[in-house]
Amino acid sequence: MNLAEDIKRKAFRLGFDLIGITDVLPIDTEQAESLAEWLKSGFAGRMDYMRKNFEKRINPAKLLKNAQSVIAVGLNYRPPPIQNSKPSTGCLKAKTQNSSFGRVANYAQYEDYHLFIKKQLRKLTNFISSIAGESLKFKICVDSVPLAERALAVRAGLGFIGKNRMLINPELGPQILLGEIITNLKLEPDEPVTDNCSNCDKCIAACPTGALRNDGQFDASKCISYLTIEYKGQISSGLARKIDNWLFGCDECVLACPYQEDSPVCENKRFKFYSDRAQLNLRQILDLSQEEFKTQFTDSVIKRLGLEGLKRNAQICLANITSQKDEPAS
Ligand code: B12
Ligand code: SF4
Ligand code: SF4
Repeated sequence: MNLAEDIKRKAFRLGFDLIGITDVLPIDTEQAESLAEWLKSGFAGRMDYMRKNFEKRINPAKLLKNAQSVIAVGLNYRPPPIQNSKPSTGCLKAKTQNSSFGRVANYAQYEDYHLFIKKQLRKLTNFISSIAGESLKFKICVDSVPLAERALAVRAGLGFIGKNRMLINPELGPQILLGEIITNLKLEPDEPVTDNCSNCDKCIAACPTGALRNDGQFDASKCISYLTIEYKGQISSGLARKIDNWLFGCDECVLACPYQEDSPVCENKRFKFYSDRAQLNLRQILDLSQEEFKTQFTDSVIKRLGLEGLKRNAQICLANITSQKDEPAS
């Protein structure tokens, strides 16, 4: 019996779409340098947490004593196509016929993926302990642990990094969420994927703010995802206009990618999907009380933004929709 194969079979049974194994060596010097440069350049904006724990971020061995392997998983989050052309309001029932709606990034239309992936990875560690030894140690990482998740996922064979900075799997496309288990169990590593973007640059052309720069750099401080989710305070009017009606996150560079065109939709029934979170009624967001916000978004990543941030975004979207309506038709 091959231990790595047993672990992979179990991961698929737990609902993951991709699984690969890599060692705990630091990420490539070139990538570590590009991360250091990125942090120095100011492109990280106010994400101060990115400047902390640099050594851990580039070296998974620093996150667990006697670490030997990283098990990397991917979860397909491509939502099913919208069933009707009219946006659904869900719990936020439409009050007027001319309601305006804000768009929510695809990954945020599901239950909070951090919690879901962690829960499934915990089941995987229980399984590994049961077949390989109860004294094994594990560190589960999803997003918030300082770890270069994309770089490790590449090394574990889950996909390649596109010009849109996403980990792209050639069959599943870029709409994949990542998670990792660092363990002191030694496992046979997988081979990296050697695909690439070739001559395509559709994502750069699609990026509304120029965050994906023509020189290949990524200026997160201009990224709509950063502005609508991470950035606290007032957004400059120039950038606010480019946000269009993105209420939470942004998918322009993901949806422009040819690798996502024929990718399969998520069929994981355990990963709860809410079709009514795709587009939210902006005026009703502005009327929400704290209580209603908590109830509505209790199991959503949107809850992490807070009501104040969501209302700021709703105001920006409404102003953009109104100014577009006012523009004379050309
Ligand atoms: C900070 C952060 C953000 C920031 C900054 C994004 C960024 N590109 O750095 C903001 C808030 C903008 C953001 C936005 C989004 N994020 Co985010 N984010 C993170 C976080 C916490 C850290 C990323 C990081 O280290 N950035 C620093 C840069 C320099 O590193 P990097 O882009 O990962 O690049 C590394 C390697 O890929 C390599 N590298 C860099 N460039 C290149 C280029 C080539 C050609 C190659 C080969 C290698 C390479 O070197 C780097 C050093 O490790 C990770 C979770 C984690 N702990 O890793 C999630 C994560 C990257 N985010 C994720 C998602 C889903 C998103 C959004 C799609 C959400 C949305 N729809 O709004 C957008 C996508 C925006 C985009 N185009 O990147 C997923 C991505 C999954 C995937 N398939 O790649 C992650 C992995 C979370 C998760 N656990 O699933 N995010
Ligand atoms: S998420 Fe939106 S703003 Fe950010 S890089 Fe992609 S297209 Fe540009
Ligand atoms: S849109 Fe084109 S350039 Fe951008 S990530 Fe996809 S394949 Fe690569």
